[in-house]
Amino acid sequence: MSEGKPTLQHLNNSQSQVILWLLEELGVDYNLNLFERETSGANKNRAPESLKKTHPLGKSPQLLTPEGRVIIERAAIAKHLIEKYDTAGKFKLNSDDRENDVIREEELISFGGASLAPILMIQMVFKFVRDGSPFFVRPFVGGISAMVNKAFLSKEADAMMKYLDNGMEGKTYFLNTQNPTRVDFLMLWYMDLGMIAESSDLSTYPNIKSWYDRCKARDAWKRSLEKGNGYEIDMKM
Ligand SMILES: N[C@@H](CCC(=O)N[C@@H](CS)C(=O)NCC(=O)O)C(=O)O
Repeated sequence: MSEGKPTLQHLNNSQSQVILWLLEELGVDYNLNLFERETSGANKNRAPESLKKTHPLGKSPQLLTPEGRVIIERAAIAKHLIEKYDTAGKFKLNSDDRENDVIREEELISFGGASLAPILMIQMVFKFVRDGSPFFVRPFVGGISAMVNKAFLSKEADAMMKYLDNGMEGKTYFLNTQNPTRVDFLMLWYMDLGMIAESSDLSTYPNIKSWYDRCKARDAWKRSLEKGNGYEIDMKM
C-alpha cells in the first residue's frame, strides 16, 4: 500500500540513486518500486516501458506523493522531500547566512545541470559510440573522439572541476554545512557521471575527492546501495 508514504520509481544504475540516498538520510517511510534497464534489443540500457505508466517521459527518478502527484527531476524531488520531511532542518541551509547560501545553492544546482552535465554527457556518448563500434572502425571513431576531447571537452571539464574544487576548499559539504544539502545530493551524481564518461580522475581534484569519499562513506549512502537494485559506474553499452 502506498497510502501516506511517498513512492520512489527507481531505476538501476541511474541518477535515482541519489534520491534513494536522500530518502535514507531523511529516515522517512517510503515505498520503493524497483525497475531494471533493458538488457537486450533496440532499447538495451533504456528504462523499461512500464516507467511510462506513471510519467510520459518514462525516466527515473519519479516521486509519487501520497497526494497523487508525480514529481520528476532530481532537483525538484530533492526540494520537495527536504521541505516536507526534514522537520529538524538537518539538510537545510545555514540560517546565519541564508541569503548568500540561497544564491550559491541555485548557482551550483544550475551549474551542475546546465554547464557540467552537458559536457560530461557528450564525453559519455563519445565513449559509448567508440566502445560500441565495430572493431574495424573503432580506431577511427576513437581518434575523432580523442580529438574533440583534447580540443574542447577535456579542457572545459577540467576548468569546471577545478572551479568546484576551489569552492570546496576547507568545507565539509558544498554550502559549508555539517550535513549534505540539496547541492551535495545532486552534485554527487555528476561526479559519478564523470566516472561513467571517463572524463577525469577525481584524485586530480583533492577537495572534491575528499567530499566525494565523505558522501559515499555515509551510512545512508551505504543503505541506499543495499536497498537499490544495482549502481554500476563502470557501465558499458
Ligand atoms: N533530468 C532528470 C534526468 C532523468 C533521467 O534522464 N534519468 C535516466 C537515468 S540516469 C533515465 O531514466 N534513463 C532511462 C531512459 O532514458 O530510457 C533528473 O534530474 O531527474
